[in-house]
Amino acid sequence: MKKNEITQHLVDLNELEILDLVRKELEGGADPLEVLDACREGMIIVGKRFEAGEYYLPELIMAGEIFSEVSEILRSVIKEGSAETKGTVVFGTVRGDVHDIGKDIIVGILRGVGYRVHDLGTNVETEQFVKKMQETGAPILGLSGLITTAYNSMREVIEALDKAGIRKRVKVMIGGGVTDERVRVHTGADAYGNDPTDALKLCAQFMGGN
Ligand code: B12
Repeated sequence: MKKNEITQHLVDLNELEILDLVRKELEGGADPLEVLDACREGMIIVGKRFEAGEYYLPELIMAGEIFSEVSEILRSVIKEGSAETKGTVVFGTVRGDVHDIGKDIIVGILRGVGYRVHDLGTNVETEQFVKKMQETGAPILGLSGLITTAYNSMREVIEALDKAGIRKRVKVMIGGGVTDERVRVHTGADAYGNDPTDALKLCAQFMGGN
């Protein structure tokens, strides 16, 4: 697979070229998760350029839009969910954070493999998460966040689940950007993940699979 080329097209914001290449690669049998990985690498480089002052907000927005378009194509090839539900998951990007590309990818993939996912969107208030967990009785909560302040919002959600008396029956996974073990400890989450494969593994574990 022309992984580097996909990454480079994203970094250079070559919208038409990347969409064309991704379609061709998928037609040729490429793994959608590998295409996703190539794009993610591109996004990391775009983020670094933004940090270095080489790219500005318009470039960041453009990169986000291109990634969303690629995700749409990937979603269309990831297999449809089976009639049987694997479990219920509530998902959202926490308060103060509007990044949703990664969240949408995970939600799409979880749905694709058969989970019922309630996607609450972005900049979700703590109370909304608690309310949805109570309403649905979902055993899994997925929190996404990319900016540093999101970590406190995640922690708040988990504390609120505790106050509502439902923390023990809920498994919380977090992710997005540079989430790691330190962030997990800070937020009090049960687990963290860095990509769709992690999300799938964690959900299977939480549901008592392997
Ligand atoms: C695109 C982008 C934007 C777009 C977002 C568009 C959208 N619809 O989402 C726009 C332009 C709106 C934007 C805005 C801002 N951004 Co921005 N953005 C990015 C960028 C370049 C890419 C993010 C992205 O989509 N990556 C691709 C996806 C696929 O990756 P991902 O989100 O990490 O998700 C994957 C995994 O993390 C994981 N995952 C995600 N969630 C979860 C959840 C669970 C449970 C699990 C298991 C896994 C998981 O799976 C996903 C799929 O692989 C990053 C740079 C970077 N390196 O991340 C900066 C970045 C995140 N942004 C940054 C900043 C500073 C901002 C702004 C504050 C800029 C400003 N001055 O206004 C605002 C914040 C607005 C807000 N309140 O949220 C900083 C954050 C720095 C920090 N430490 O806080 C970054 C790191 C750029 C940088 N290097 O400075 N941004």
